Amino acid sequence: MGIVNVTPDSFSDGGEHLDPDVAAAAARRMVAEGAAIVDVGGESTRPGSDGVTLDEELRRVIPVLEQLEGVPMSIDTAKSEVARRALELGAELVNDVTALRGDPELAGVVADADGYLCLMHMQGEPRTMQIDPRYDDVAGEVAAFLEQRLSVAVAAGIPEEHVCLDPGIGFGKTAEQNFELVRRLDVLLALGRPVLVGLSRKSSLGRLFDPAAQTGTLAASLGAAVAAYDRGASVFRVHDVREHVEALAAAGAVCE
Ligand code: HH2
Repeated sequence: MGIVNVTPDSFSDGGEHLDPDVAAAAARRMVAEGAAIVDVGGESTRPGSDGVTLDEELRRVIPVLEQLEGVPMSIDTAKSEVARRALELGAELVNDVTALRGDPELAGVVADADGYLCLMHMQGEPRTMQIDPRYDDVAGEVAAFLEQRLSVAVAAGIPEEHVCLDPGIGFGKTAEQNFELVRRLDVLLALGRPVLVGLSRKSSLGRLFDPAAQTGTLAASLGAAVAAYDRGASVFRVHDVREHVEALAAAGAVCE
């Protein structure tokens, strides 16, 4: 899954894709490089961020989606109206970092369109989530949360087979908690759904080398993706598609 953030403030690629033509070209390039789907988002959820209005989010993403007819697309949003318009324009999957807690209408919109859904775990909210996150058992608590959100999705009419689950790397977690989640991915896989991971350029990877790092390097992202693959992750949300396709293909060739 290639990332196309149409935002001025995303943590690693903010401002790169604000022009719809540039964003659409980046999405097409990612698919040419081997992405199975591109995830278009108009709201940064980086630590400390505040969110954007519906009008602003629509203004950012709709002109991009309109140019991507025929390209496999996902929409990174928690807003039902953004999801509805994206699904009408051909998006197949809604990537909701609030796991259906942000907008009560979202589940119905996905169900009505027969869409796919990614449910992600987050402790707290982006503005404050990195202030002292705490768990007794991070893998067990994240799995229990995702199991409960999966049942909410199914009760709203979204088939279980249309849902993938995401531990939410960096969303209310310390670096060690993020790594433990990847190490213990079997606890999430036991829920029976594909697991998506978003490790790409996340600051936990950068902080292995520099305590003040805000982003992780490409090499660290590839290492972490391969480790997650080895633990059973099957969808990788990444900025650098070609490099991840090559790294994961090599890991697959060696492991299988
Ligand atoms: N991470 C980010 C945004 N959306 N969605 C899922 N399912 N999983 C993730 O790990 C995830 C996500 C944050 O990364 P990015 O999009 O690069 O930055 P920003 O939120 O600042 O736009």
